Amino acid sequence: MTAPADLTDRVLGGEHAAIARMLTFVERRVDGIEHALATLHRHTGSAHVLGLTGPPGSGKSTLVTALAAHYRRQGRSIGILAVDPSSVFSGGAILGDRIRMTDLAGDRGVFIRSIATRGALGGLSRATLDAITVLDAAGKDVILLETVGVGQAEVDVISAAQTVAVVSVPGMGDDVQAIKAGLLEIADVHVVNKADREGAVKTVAELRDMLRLARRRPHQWNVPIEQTVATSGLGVPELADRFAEHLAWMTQHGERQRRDRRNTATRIRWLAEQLVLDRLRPGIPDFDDAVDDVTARRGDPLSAARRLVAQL
Ligand SMILES: Nc1nc2c(ncn2[C@@H]2O[C@H](COP(=O)(O)OP(=O)(O)OP(=O)(O)O)[C@@H](O)[C@H]2O)c(=O)[nH]1
Ligand SMILES: [Mg+2]
Repeated sequence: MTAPADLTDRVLGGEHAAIARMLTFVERRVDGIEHALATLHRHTGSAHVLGLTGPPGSGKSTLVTALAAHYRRQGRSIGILAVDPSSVFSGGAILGDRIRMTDLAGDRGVFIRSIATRGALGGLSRATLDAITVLDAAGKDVILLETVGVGQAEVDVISAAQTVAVVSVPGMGDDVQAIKAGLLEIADVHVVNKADREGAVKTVAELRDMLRLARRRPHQWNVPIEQTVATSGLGVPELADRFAEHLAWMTQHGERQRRDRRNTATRIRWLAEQLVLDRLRPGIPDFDDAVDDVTARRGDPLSAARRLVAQL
């Protein structure tokens, strides 16, 4: 069987079959994947990673498709990742169908994949970050990341993006409050999609009020609000312009590097946590001994934890 390391050159060459294989290895965490990812990591840092999030049905997949078409017209290569923590197949499969119905079907410049891992959300975040590594190393100019929903889980995943777009729609009512609670802080660009519907102007005004109330530091990026009709592509080139402006602004103000550092720090901490927890669990003799001692009141929990960590 092919090992991950045998595929790295082909991934670096941008070969779609190799990328697909590598992403399966990422999801399954096969032996040797760490080594391959370490090699690929050295070739990353040039893609613009765009995250789109927002309530279910707000038009994220349609927007991703329209954006991909726009970027393809500019000759840029695209990687698309659909992340759905709640169900294994829904979001990505639908996004895939949507793409297949357009000119993008069969386009060698577009790679699309839905990320699914069974089990803990931590696994999903990890797989998503690793998938971005793979697509970035494969030379994709733009990586579009769609996440479903507005919960903390999505906030965690989307923080891997360099530019985060929060998609809302007219007449959301309570959902505007949800955005206010969870997503206001992470939005670099607000999109009011379905602007062909009644109430778009009101939604824009509500978002503008929210942004005005948010604490602004000096020299901060001025979060734009862009109206789109994803189904017709109206406003999509302008939205892509905002994304480009955000990237340019971040580069100019050192924010790109700051974010990269922040995300790297988070990623290392997650992984370290995982490594530690993997080695401290029932069935591992030192751990079981410590549990016996503390349960019998011969020791206390904190001292035991400190000793175990020090021994790693
Ligand atoms: N009128 C109108 N309908 C739109 C627009 N954009 C998307 N839609 C429709 O809205 C519905 C949901 O679109 P999706 O792109 O699947 O939305 P989504 O946010 O990806 O949905 P989930 O992934 O399920 O959260 C589809 O029927 C689209 O055709 C728009 O700008 N105007
Ligand atoms: Mg979708």
